[in-house]
Amino acid sequence: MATTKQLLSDLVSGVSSVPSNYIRPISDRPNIDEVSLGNPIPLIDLQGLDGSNRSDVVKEIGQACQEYGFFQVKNHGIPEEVIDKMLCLSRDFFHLPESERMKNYSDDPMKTTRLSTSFNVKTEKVSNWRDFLRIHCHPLEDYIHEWPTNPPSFREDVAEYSKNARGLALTLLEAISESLGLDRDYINKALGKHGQHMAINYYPPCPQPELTYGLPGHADPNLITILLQDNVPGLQVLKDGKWLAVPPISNTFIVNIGDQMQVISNDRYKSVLHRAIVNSNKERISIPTFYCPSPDAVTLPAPHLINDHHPPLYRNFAYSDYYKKFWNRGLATETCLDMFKITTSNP
Ligand SMILES: O=C(O)CCC(=O)C(=O)O
Repeated sequence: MATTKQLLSDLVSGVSSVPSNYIRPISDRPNIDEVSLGNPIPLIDLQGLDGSNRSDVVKEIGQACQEYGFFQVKNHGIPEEVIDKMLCLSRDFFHLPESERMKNYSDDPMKTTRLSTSFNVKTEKVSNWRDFLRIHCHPLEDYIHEWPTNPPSFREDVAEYSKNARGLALTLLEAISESLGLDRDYINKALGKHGQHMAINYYPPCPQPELTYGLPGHADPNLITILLQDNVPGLQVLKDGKWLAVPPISNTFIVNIGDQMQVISNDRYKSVLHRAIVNSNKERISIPTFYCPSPDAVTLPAPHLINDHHPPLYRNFAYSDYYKKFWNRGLATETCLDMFKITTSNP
């Protein structure tokens, strides 16, 4: 008798080809031959932020936000041990028995702690080759009691990692504020009580990676994302119409601009499409920290960046409205931002 598995990780052990609901139309497949290899995403050394080189590093960050919407950081201040524990624990979590993992399962995108699969199983037509655990991390005391308790060190290790990731996010937000010519604390103050979510993405090996995606091209709805990936490649970023592979470099993070930053910067900085591809022999783990405004905070283009030559491109909106639209729409390459643009038909 056929059994229904809700998680991909429990389905894959028995399959030698990709089930039909994961197969993308021919016009929308990874086309790995057309992807640019090498590593063109700027790698920025954050050590200089603390000294007399600060303005140079801020400039580098600003340029990367403008030209790529993506950069990598080294000397970021997060101890290697904290990173290693986070990666190990994530692998251990996805290797737990099905019955143990399923205690956290939900297909409701508004739940603040949940294990799920693909992107939004309620709205999407084609599934993605991914399971994920998604949690909220800030304020920690509001959410930690919901987090899994297995592996036993989950709460302690993830709390440690998420506090470190938050510290890095705040450092980067100050630098990005300055790079836009805004007060150093402008963005910090624009986020209400602040929010921080984390996903632990688990991409099992895939028998036919050319037919499907771990995650198809999408932009992030939040402010900035800080991505930790293990040593298995998979991330690709769109630049000038071409997909660029971003191979892992140990002890670095990948940072990208999300939609809220595009709005605050009034389109100076772009929230760009990126995607995750899968491979036939290795599982892959990636851990994005999504730093965001609190749900009630209102996002708007920074008044300092508005003038006669640069009219505001977006109307004001609450982050909670944006977030709901993002999850309900299915993961599409058309950005949600269009729904919040000031146009003659959308004043
Ligand atoms: O797995 C990756 O490298 C990308 C993950 C990602 O884009 C996401 O979770 O939104």
